[in-house]
This record gives sequence, structure tokens and C-alpha cells, in this order.
Amino acid sequence: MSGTTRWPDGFSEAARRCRRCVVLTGAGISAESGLVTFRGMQGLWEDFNPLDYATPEAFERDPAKVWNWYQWRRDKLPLVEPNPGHLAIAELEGLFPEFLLVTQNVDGLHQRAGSRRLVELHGNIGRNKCSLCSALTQAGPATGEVPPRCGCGGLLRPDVVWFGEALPQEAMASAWEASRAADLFFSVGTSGLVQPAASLPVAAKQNGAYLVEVNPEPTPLAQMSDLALAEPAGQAMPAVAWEVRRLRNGKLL
Ligand code: BV8
Repeated sequence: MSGTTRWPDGFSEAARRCRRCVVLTGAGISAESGLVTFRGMQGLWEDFNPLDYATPEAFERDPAKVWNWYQWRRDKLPLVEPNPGHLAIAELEGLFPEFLLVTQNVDGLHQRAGSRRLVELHGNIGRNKCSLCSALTQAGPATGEVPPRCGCGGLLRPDVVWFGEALPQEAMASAWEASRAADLFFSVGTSGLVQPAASLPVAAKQNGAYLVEVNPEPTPLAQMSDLALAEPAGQAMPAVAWEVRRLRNGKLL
């Protein structure tokens, strides 16, 4: 949708009156930055079995293999930039009295785009965590032993949430609270398959939020969304930000 396309009245009304906006993102928001998604065409899970790379058991079994896979993903990050979808979400943050970005992504691109009011449900591969004492350190260039060790002697692992691991309590509590109170909820670039993140838009909708989904492909959320924008986020989210700015400033910019 561009500035000239007609937005549904329900969306305009919700965007104009909204006090609490929540945006949930998944790997799809980073696709236009050049980072592959997990599922779907050429997805990471097509070439890598998540059970061999994204579980505590996999790390236990072969720490070097898991560490190298994350190092391979980390090495891509300095080569990519936030895309217009990330930038538009960072802009939305300043257009509502209350706003929370809840991301499942671990690539740090939202922060690089300027988002500040965000929680990372699945951690961040820019950080390491000691598998023994849980101390957190910034990830640096790979040197020496693989995986490197913490000062306590424990093996370092990426500070991400693997399958079968609990999500960070504070981040999840903030995400639940914001989703249940949201007037307007955007689910952007997520297949809506991974729990408990996938339950957040459902909770928002059940509590009266106007639910917008942005995804070129249909997902389990589509049939309950008030508005489904079947477009890439890098196109849809700047149009959303433009329309919200127009509606809430009461003048064309
Ligand atoms: C937990 C690691 C409990 C980090 C990841 C209830 C029911 C069923 C299963 C479960 C359940 N509860 C728990 C489970 C098990 C499991 C789960 O959900 N399994 C699923 C797969 C069935 N959940 C867990 O294990 C979670 N832990 O619940 O623990 C617990 C409690 C107490 C104590 C102990 C344990 C942990 C979940 C986190 C797992 N970690 N990754 C990393 O390496 O990155 S999950 C992985 O999937 C990523 O983190 C990713 O963020 C996440 C979700 O994927 P998406 O982001 O949606 O990406 P995907 O590729 O799937 O989709 C991309 C979409 O973008 C597509 O739809 C595509 O069409 C779209 N797209 C593409 N291009 C664009 C676009 N959209 C817009 N614009 C574009 N340009």
C-alpha cells in the first residue's frame, strides 16, 4: 500500500486512536537486509537441521559444530544493514504514547536501525553466555580454542534461546503485558510457528487489538488478522509509518 492507496477504515481508526502499539517481528523483517529466514524457500532449516544446531543437546554433543555455525552467522552481520522495514519500525516508536517492539530475531538489526523500546525474546548472537556461570560477554573475532572458554573455565555459547530452553523471563513478561494491552498490533515477517512468541498476536487480538499481519506468504495468523498486507516488510512498513504519521499529525507531510 502506498500513500495514495485507500487504507481500510478500521485501520485508519485504530491508527488514529491508538495509545499502545506493539510490533512483533521475525526473520522476515531481516530478509531484505540479505539475511536468510529459517523456514520457506532457501531457509536456514533447509540446509541445517535445527536439532543439530539450535538445541542445548546439540551444543552438548558437538560444541565446536554449533559454535562455528553461529560464528558463520555472526560474520555476516557487519556486511548487512538495517532495511527500510527496520527503519520504519524505529520511526513508529515515536508516533504512539506507548510502544514496544518484540523481536524473535537475534541479529541486532532493530537496534542498529534506531529502535530503543524493544525486547529480544530469543537473545542476540552479538553476545556470548558462559554455559557454566552464565556470564555475558560481547562476541568478538574468533581466536584460539573453539568454542572459547570463560574465565571460570566454562565453554562459551551464543546468548540465544535454543529449542527447549525458556525465554528470558523479563522480556517475555513485558511482551505478554504489552500484547494484552495493545490497541494496535503488527505481526511482521514471522511464520507464526514458534511458541511462545506465536501466541502474542493471538492474545492481543483476544484482548481487542486491531491486528495487522505483514507477510508475503499466508500464515496461521492470516484468518484472524483485521488487515493482512501480503507484501515485503521493506515496502509495507514504510507505507504504514507514512500513513500513521499522516493520521496522527492531522496533516499531509
Ligand atoms: C520454550 C534460536 C519451554 C536462535 C530459535 C507449544 C506448542 C508447540 C511447540 C512448543 C510449544 N511450546 C514450546 C514448544 C517448542 C518450541 C516450538 O515452538 N517449536 C515449534 C517449531 C513447533 N519452542 C521452544 O522450544 C521455545 N522454548 O517454549 O521452552 C520451557 C519453559 C520453561 C523451561 C524450559 C523450557 C524456544 C523457542 C526459540 C527457539 N529458538 N532460534 C537462533 O538461532 O536464531 S527459533 C527460530 O524460529 C528463530 O529464533 C526465529 O526467530 C524463530 C521464529 O521463526 P521466524 O522468525 O518466524 O522465521 P521463519 O523463517 O519461520 O519465518 C519467516 C517469515 O518471514 C515467513 O513467514 C516468510 O514468509 C516471511 N518473509 C520472508 N521475507 C519477508 C517476509 N516477511 C516480510 N517481509 C519479507 N521481505
